[in-house]
Amino acid sequence: MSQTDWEVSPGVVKQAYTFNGIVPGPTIKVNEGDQVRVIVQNDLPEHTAVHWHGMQLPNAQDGVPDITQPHIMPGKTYTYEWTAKSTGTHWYHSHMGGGQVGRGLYGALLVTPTLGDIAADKHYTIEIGDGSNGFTFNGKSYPATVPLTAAVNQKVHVRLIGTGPEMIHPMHLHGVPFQVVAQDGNKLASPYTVDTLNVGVGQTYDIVFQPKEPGKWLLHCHIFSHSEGPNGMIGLVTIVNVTP
Ligand SMILES: [Cu+2]
Repeated sequence: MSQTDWEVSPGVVKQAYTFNGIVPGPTIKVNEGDQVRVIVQNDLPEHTAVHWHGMQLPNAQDGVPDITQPHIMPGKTYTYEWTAKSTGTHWYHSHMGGGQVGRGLYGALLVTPTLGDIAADKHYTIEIGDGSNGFTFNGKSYPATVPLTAAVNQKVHVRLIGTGPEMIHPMHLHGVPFQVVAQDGNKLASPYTVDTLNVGVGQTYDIVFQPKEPGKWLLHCHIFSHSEGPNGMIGLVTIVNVTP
């Protein structure tokens, strides 16, 4: 973990806190039952700890400073080790104040179930942020957000992760409704179909959809001040580029 200059959109540079120099931190993707070991080196100017959100693990690995472990002081390292039991879409984050999370100390934690992942042609992850880096998808604000791409009728799977640290974002897709198939890593017995889904801080949702028409379709937060400015779209917006 270190302090890093991070460009969220062209010309807009934030003093971020990062895992491995990037926002979000690297996606950790493992299989159910894998042994996971993460060595955290704290090169920040302040103390911290890392929580494995949604993981069923031994208390000593839970990453809550003062409660389950000592603070990781600046210049020190700490090793976490646990077995991946909880499957699906989860995330990890600093557990030392929302300020650290808002500056970029979070990342996706994806555990593929032994019985197989959600079937789709395309898989994407969108980590929604609203801290001091601004309104970001995967650490970038529109127009710097990375578009999703798919062909008509392809099945697109998007993992939505609300990293906060402060707000609920109603995520809205243009063109077709989407199906909510899992929440917080747990597959839903009865998936449901909506146009807009509130994603709260700490929540994850897996959604799937099949574009029906080619073109540039928006996927965005529907709170207008998070996604539209006087000169057009900003912040929590990405494009789904659908080819014929
Ligand atoms: Cu929003």
